[in-house]
Amino acid sequence: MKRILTMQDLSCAGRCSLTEALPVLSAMGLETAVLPTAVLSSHTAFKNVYGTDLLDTDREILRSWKENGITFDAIYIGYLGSTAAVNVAQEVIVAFGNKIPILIDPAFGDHGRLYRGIDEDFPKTLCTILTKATIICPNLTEACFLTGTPYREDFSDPQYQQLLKKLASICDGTVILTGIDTGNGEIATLLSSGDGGYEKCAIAKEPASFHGTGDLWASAFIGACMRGMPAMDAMNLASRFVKKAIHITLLDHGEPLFGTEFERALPLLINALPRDRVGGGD
Ligand code: PXL
Repeated sequence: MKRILTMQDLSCAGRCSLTEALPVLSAMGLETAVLPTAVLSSHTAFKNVYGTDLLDTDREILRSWKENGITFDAIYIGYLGSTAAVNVAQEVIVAFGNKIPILIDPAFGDHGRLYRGIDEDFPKTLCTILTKATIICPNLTEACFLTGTPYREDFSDPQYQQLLKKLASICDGTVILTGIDTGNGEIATLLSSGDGGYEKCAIAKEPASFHGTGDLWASAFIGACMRGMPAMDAMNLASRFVKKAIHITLLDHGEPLFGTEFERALPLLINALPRDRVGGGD
């Protein structure tokens, strides 16, 4: 079984980060090691968030993993939230990232704004590790902040190409731009070919947005890649999974702040995975 290391916060309430990555990757048949950057009462869209960072402990965990000869087949870095956490992520990459896929989901903003508590310089700081990623998957807001492009909800096709080119100059690896509203009832993700060109994966848009869907998408995407799916198929599956999670949540009148009821959409994910040699479950 492949072993993935994921580094992000543990928000105790309000689905996001580790409370999504862990169940999703487990359901996809992947062993998941976690490096929690902080324990927070909830994600930061709630008021009055309390918590403590775990970065000193994280450094000891890294040392212990090295001493025990523990290795990983992929690294998935999500919300970091501070320069100090970016520095630890850098150490993770140096210590464990040799010749394995490294997905970094920038995870610092949405709807044209930085998440609460993220400072203006954070996108620039994050660029120092995005250079080391083999895949990055910013949403449109994050892509605009990373490239110094004024945010708009929709760009013309040449402007998307320009944005992808700028992202490719930040990361040598694969660039995927998520959360593109195509304007005709679809939501798309774009897989950059590096020179401004892209392949598009578009699906019908659900009529509401929920917290934590970016984390859910990134988790399902890296999970599908690690289970052997090509990038476009993995993008398609991750998008269908998130759509289904939103759809179910709307039927159940779920609250946007608590994220989607993705737990009920896990069967879609599991059933879409390629059968492997070992199998299991049936
Ligand atoms: O879903 C992104 C995310 C992850 N972690 C924390 C957050 C957010 C978004 O607000 O606050 C702590």
